[in-house]
Amino acid sequence: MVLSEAERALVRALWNKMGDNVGVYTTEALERTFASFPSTKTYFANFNLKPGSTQIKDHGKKVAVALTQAVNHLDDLPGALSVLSELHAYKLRVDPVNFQLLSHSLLVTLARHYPGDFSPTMHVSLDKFLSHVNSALVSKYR
Ligand code: HNI
Repeated sequence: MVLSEAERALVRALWNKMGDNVGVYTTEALERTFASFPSTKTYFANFNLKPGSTQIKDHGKKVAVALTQAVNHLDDLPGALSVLSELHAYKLRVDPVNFQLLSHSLLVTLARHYPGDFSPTMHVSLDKFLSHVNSALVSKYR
């Protein structure tokens, strides 16, 4: 499920449009994940998980930086995300199913904030991008 050049261009265009706000949307996506899929909260036992919490915001910014790095390395996602994959696999021990829950929440978030950009082809492009990110993040699991 490789992204075509046109699909990459759509993902890059939306990222450019988000500019400095990527962290705002990843934070909303995290809040939606915790609200819609409460089992995901178990990984953040030491966090204040109330919507608007500074810890979620700070964490959202970190996820945003990682996703932006992924957008900038579409040809080598496993390489770009290898340290993070090690972290999630061995230290955090995040079950891979959770990555899909966050991806779903991010898609919903972006569709809500960019309804005019969210054509079916944009939907497919983001869906493919996020599933590549997820495969890269689970590539160190064995
Ligand atoms: Ni994730 C820490 C990126 C999905 C649970 N995660 C990080 C960090 C980044 C990151 C960056 C900070 C690393 C550091 O401090 O060195 N996480 C990502 C990305 C995705 C993702 C790009 C998917 C798109 N993480 C998930 C999911 C879960 C998850 C789905 C569990 C539901 N991540 C964590 C936990 C931490 C974490 C737990 C540690 C948080 C802390 O600060 O204690």
